[in-house]
Amino acid sequence: MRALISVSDKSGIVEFSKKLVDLGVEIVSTGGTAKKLIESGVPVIGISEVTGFPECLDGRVKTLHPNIHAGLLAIRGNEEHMKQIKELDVTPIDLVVVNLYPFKATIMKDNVTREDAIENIDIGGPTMLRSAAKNYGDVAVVVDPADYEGVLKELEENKEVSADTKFYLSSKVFEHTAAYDTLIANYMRKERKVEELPETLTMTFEKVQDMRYGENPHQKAAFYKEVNKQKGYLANAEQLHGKELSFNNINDTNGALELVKEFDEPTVVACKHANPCGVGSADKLIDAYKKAYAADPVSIYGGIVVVNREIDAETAAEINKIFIEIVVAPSYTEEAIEILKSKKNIRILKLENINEKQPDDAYDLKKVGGGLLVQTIDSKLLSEEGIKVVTERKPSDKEMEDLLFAWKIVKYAKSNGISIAKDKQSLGVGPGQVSRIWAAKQAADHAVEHLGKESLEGSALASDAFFPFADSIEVAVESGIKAIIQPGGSIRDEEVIKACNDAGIAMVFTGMRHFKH
Ligand code: 93A
Repeated sequence: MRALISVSDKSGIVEFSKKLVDLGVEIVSTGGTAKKLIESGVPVIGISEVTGFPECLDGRVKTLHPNIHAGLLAIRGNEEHMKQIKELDVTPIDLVVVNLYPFKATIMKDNVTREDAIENIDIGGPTMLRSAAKNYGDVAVVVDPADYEGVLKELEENKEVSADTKFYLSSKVFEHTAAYDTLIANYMRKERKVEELPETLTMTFEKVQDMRYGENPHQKAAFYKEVNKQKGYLANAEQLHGKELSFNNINDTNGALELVKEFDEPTVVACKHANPCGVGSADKLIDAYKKAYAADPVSIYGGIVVVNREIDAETAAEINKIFIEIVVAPSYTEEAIEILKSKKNIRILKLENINEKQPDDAYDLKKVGGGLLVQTIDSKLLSEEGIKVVTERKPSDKEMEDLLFAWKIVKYAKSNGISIAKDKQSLGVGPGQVSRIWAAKQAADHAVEHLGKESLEGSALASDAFFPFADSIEVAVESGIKAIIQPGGSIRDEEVIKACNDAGIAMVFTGMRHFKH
């Protein structure tokens, strides 16, 4: 039996090779791998002895040779194949152990040069892997060091690798080389800096964890992580305490996390089913939390709390007064973590780069039956022209602050969405409604229920898209709202503006819509 060993990740390779030699396997190997094996006392046939050709071009050509590939691709049960390789003096290779140049690790390095990235594109490795995997009936191919042990065991027990294992190893190879090439394709696409979406979309995602179930207990689920350098993503959060995150936990937390990134000052976002239910900003985190809590003390129960400052003991004690399912913060004081940990069921997550936003060209993906909708993320807040006052009355500075606060919240509420805010606190959110008037009514009712009717006096309302009719303005007038922010652009804008002018409401257009589904 002949094995070809050529690995960049050399972990475990010496032990594995020694055991192969003990089993009578003959080993052929390339430059660095051969050197390491020889130094460890493993007898090796150098690759050039087999190819009759020197390793050349800085190692770019090592194994790319018919003596190797005929030895991998010859079908052992095919007499003609066997006759041909005999005539050509080619020895069959039965076991291939290859892992590739570290392209991923290279592009993940800071300040990597294109030259360095390109040099780490492995050509000979994937070629061998593919030849061996195609001929899985006769060749066992190991791309993952985690499989060394199983393969050895089979060789020790049966002197061969079983057909099932060979097929499994082969499928693993194609998965691996496909992901490897996809990483290269993505890297190239980013380097070209083109804005058009690609003809075929290939992206590599790696499994972070399996989940007990999906959105519902009868659905299977796993969480996958994009391969990129971004740090502020939920997939990079470190869980410090509590049960494993569920599918819904991750989806819901992501909604709150994206919203908190919009704020610079200490801010707390509470959310339920991926919609914000309470948001507060203040000079101190504890006060921000109290505002977010007071905005809706009912929905926050069993909900998710995401904050953009270190959680101290005082805030932790406040959070602990009710059952919170997940808390996410950039850091925790030691005391705070002990306080929070006293509750068994809370999941505590730490995400250091919580303020880091996704780049503008990041993709947002939505799976639909038989297809995928792809768009760039909604990374902007206002149009380039900025805010335009359209009413007779101009909002005061204070009203403008409230309007922008409400605008950020409504951007992250499901459509149709309306949010109402005042004094850096959300008063009410009406997300995911089938009509805008319902969303407005719901946001106002939300405020009345939790903070009282008077809370709405002089407050600001935000609408994620334009008002098709003036009816939502009536809801605002009745509630005592004094300022409105919306994209504008409806054929009935004039009616809507008139309704505001009649009621003394100041309204601004953003020129930018924020639908979210
Ligand atoms: O530069 S290559 O694309 N050309 C080759 O012919 C070749 N053959 C094996 N890279 C090639 N390899 C890769 O070299 C293997 O996939 C492995 O990652 C690496 C091992 O090299 P060394 O044994 O010199 O450390």
